[in-house]
Amino acid sequence: MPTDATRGGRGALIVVEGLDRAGKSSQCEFLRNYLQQAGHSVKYIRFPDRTTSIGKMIDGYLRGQSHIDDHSIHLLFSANRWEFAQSIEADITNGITVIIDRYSYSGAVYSAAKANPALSLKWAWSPELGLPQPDLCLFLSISPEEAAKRGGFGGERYENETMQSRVRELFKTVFDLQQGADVQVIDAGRSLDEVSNDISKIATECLARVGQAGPLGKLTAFP
Ligand code: Z5A
Ligand code: MG
Repeated sequence: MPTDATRGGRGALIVVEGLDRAGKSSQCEFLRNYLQQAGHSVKYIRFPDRTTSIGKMIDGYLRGQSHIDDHSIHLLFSANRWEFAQSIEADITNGITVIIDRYSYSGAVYSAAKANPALSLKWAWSPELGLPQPDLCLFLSISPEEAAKRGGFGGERYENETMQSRVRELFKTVFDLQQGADVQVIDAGRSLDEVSNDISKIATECLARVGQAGPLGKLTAFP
């Protein structure tokens, strides 16, 4: 299949963010299939990637099988992204569009939501500096009531009301502070098809824009 590079352009970096059960993974899979059918080369990755050595430590922590200090686990989540940074950049240069399920935004807000006075949002953002800058961030917005209809909280760490409501507020803050990515808020409380329709339109516009754009950027510090 011809890549976007053989047509003269780079791939796009598209991130999907949101709270628990907002439908991120469902929509990432939909978008991968949709863009592939439209003739693009696409990869879908998700963070945390629990397959690497670092990812296995994160997995044990999320399942409550190990205790890790707040700063240390935060840096492991970030290190997990850095493990993939070079390959993401290479794919984008080679005309492959990369869709990422949770990224640095989740990284900063979930750690800051612990309300550890020694772990501010600004501190939490700092290890992300220099990672590939998304061209587009699709934020799937869902109310706690709609999310609850999709099943109760699972057994993993962070899956409780207090964390989720702090996370919701912190996502707003981080998107206000973070400049560069085109952040699009999508009402994810609707049907799968309604959400997918919006996502496919926005992503298609992004790919058209990126074809004319310069190289991929890097995440920068808060102002
Ligand atoms: N975390 C962190 O602390 N630091 C970091 O740097 C990163 C993450 C990257 C695990 O994340 C935890 O790691 C997470 C943040 C933290 N903690 N929390 N909370 P994860 O990505 O592995 O897991 P998750 O995203 O929280 O959960 P999820 O279950 O994968 O949610 P989702 O992907 O958004 O939803 P889904 O799997 O697509 O859909 C959930 C269900 O709803 C499923 O039954 C669907 O069929 C259904 N669904 C989806 N869309 C709809 C619509 N539109 N209508 C009706 N039903 C729907
Ligand atoms: Mg998911």
